[in-house]
Amino acid sequence: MHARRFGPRLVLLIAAGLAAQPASIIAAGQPVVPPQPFGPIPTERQLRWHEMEFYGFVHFTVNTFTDKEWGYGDESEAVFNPTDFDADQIAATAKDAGMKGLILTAKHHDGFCLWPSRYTEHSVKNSPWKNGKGDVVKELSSACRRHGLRFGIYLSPWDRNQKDYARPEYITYYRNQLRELLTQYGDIFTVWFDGANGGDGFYGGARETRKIDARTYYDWENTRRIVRELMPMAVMFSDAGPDFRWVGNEDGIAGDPCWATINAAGRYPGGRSDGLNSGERPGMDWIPAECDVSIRPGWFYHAKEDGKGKTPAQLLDLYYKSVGRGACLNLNIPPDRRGRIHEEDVRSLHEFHRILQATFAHNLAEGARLKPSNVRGQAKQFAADNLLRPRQAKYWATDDNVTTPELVLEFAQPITFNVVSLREYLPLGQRVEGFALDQWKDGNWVEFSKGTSIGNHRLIRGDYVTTEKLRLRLTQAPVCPALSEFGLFSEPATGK
Ligand code: FUL
Repeated sequence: MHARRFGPRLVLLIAAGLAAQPASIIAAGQPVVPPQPFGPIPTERQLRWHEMEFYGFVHFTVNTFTDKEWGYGDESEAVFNPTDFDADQIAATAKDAGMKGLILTAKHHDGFCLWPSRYTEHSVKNSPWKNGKGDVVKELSSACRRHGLRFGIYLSPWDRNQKDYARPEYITYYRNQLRELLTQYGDIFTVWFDGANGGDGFYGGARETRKIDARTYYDWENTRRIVRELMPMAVMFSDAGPDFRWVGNEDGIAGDPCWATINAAGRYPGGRSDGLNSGERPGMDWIPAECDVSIRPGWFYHAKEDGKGKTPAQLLDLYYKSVGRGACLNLNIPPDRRGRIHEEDVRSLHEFHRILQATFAHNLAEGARLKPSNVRGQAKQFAADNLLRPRQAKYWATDDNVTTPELVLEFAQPITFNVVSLREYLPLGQRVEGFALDQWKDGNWVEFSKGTSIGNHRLIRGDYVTTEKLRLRLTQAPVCPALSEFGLFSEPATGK
């Protein structure tokens, strides 16, 4: 996560030094060296997370039954009683929507635990559901595995039920629960640390307001250590990382640009939120953004919000403004009082995914002749056709001194598309700072789109373009680019 010992400036100097050497040094039949990484680069666990791109939140607890968004912490365990809890229906819905994982609110701010924690009586074990023998965390984590989804947990740091909240004892309680969740439910891909903190609550009957210093109270460093120790590949979320960051709003919309980097120094969960939406460049730390948003107006299910969920077209728009700007999309799908995803949401998710699949089924760029202005050392290893075989750890790269190359695509017949897909090869860092796209029209190049950041994924969705020749120009980069994907897609007309 942290910038390597050699910061971006030094990498720049090295690149400039290489560029100053005569071309013959590189051309002497020796193997062509890959580009040096630029700036901070992702860890292995972050790369795995980037690949997921789209997963879901499951907000479910006493609030589902009391019709609240934030429980006070005095809810009776008796209210938690789903009539037809179906973890397989929830996981199948997520899978059908194209999600790669689900994150469950194992404990929200009200403190009610969806698993029978040893450390509190305020849990499913004292609810009427399955006569106190139920365990939502267990059922949903197993269902996720059955459906090929990864499973993650949300464990609210703020706990309005706990008598010790705001005292040091609570930190031990919190960590004990974290250990339970990280040791009893198989692989956990993420731990989501919410930044909402402190305020009024039940607190074991005290019914008062308790304030904490979000910067120091939780001693995050040692809590994070527990996650690293028990689940080394899990990525941790908070406003400030360490592995991925909040995007700064709950609308699901990333900034444009949305850099994967930020300067983490001085940031902490619940701290300042400036810069989170767009990231920071130059940035010393690789902490990419996650867009969290609910399919419904609230995070929890409320019958009065039936009919107010997002339509397939709205979900598509969110997808392009999150995943399409290099972030991950975490879309909340809240189970209803039965313990199932409501039919309306199921329908909307299904249609959304059907359109996405139809859109990305066929990359029209595959039929093109690719003419790059430069290929690194003229080596096959860095050839432009690597762009058509995404996700194979291959990329198109140029010589170190060529930072603004072009790529022309020529087609035998005119093609029609409205979505362009670009990816950078992330192990080498985020390198591109500007790009433009031109179509060939009446004997001239005409620009139809331009942008800044690419990163993990850049999806440009616009009007339909029909052309027999297309040009990608990389217009700004401090070092030679390393791109791993170029795609042209046509969205079915119903999707717009
Ligand atoms: C916020 C919480 O206060 C909301 O209830 C919800 O869980 C959202 C994802 O995070 O900080």
